[in-house]
Amino acid sequence: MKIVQDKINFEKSDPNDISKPWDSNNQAWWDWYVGLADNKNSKCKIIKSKPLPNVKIPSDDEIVSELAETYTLKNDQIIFFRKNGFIKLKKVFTPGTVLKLRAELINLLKKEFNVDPDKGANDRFLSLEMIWLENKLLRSYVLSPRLGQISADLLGVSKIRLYHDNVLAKQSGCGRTPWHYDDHHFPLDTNDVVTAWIPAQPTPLEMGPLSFAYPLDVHKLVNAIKFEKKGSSYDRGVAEVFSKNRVSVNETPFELGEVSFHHNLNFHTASRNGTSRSRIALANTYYRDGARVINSPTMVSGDWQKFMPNVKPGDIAASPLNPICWPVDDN
Ligand SMILES: O=C(O)CCC(=O)C(=O)O
Repeated sequence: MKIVQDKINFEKSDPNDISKPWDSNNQAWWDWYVGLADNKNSKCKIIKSKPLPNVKIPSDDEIVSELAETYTLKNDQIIFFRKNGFIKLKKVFTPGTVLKLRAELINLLKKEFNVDPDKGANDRFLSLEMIWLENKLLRSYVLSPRLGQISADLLGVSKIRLYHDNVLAKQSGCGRTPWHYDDHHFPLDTNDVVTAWIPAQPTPLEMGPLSFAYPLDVHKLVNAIKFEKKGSSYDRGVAEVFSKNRVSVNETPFELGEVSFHHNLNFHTASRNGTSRSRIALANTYYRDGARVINSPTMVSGDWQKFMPNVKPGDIAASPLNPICWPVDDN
């Protein structure tokens, strides 16, 4: 009902005016946002997914220890990230730890939406946030010292905080994620922001893995394209400029345990999920300690106050829901 109301308001208002805060929840935000994708050329047959690999699922304690271990980055990986604004790292998690995450996320999605995200072609983009508050195991995936340390090392900062976690379930048949960069979304006054995108199953090309334009500064090519709050002109405009300028795009499958990290100025997208299984990912966003909320968050920032209760525009972004994730024991 709320979504219908938002659509009606859009009809009457200036399509370029995004200055008003988002006044609904995050699921309504995603329903609106994926509706801005240009899906004209993205229809295809749904292919049946292979069964998930049969691997040993570790105990909860084993998972918590695994997620607390550090991960050594090579210097050339850090240089790659800073130049290109993204990196994909293999074996960040063991296969069993990822499949346990998938089972936990499916339980949460079933509880929230009353549907099995893997049953039928419902072609919706389901989202959940703040799952780290649910229980100790999920907390270990979101506040993971391993992810925190990788994020801090990639950004080159000493301390990082959690902005939010985000479960992103692109159901079978759901269309593209529009081209965007996260600086447009996160109301933070810093570019020291990184998102760890953790696919919760092997993610072949047909499933719509997250894809990255590079190098980092290609965002300058599309600065002048006006974001419109309805229609697909922004998504189409970015795709056209990238194609005209032969911008490189990394669109490659993710193996089980592989995690990507993208900077808030990196332009990214994801194709339609053309498989019979939901493409589930956990996306955790971290930022430099000391950053402030910008003075004027917009509707594109979504329900940001849920992630930072009682923090006002202009304040230091450090509510109790934004714990320090690296270094450990620094809260
Ligand atoms: O999962 C997707 O399709 C989009 C995710 C995304 O844009 C992000 O995590 O920044």
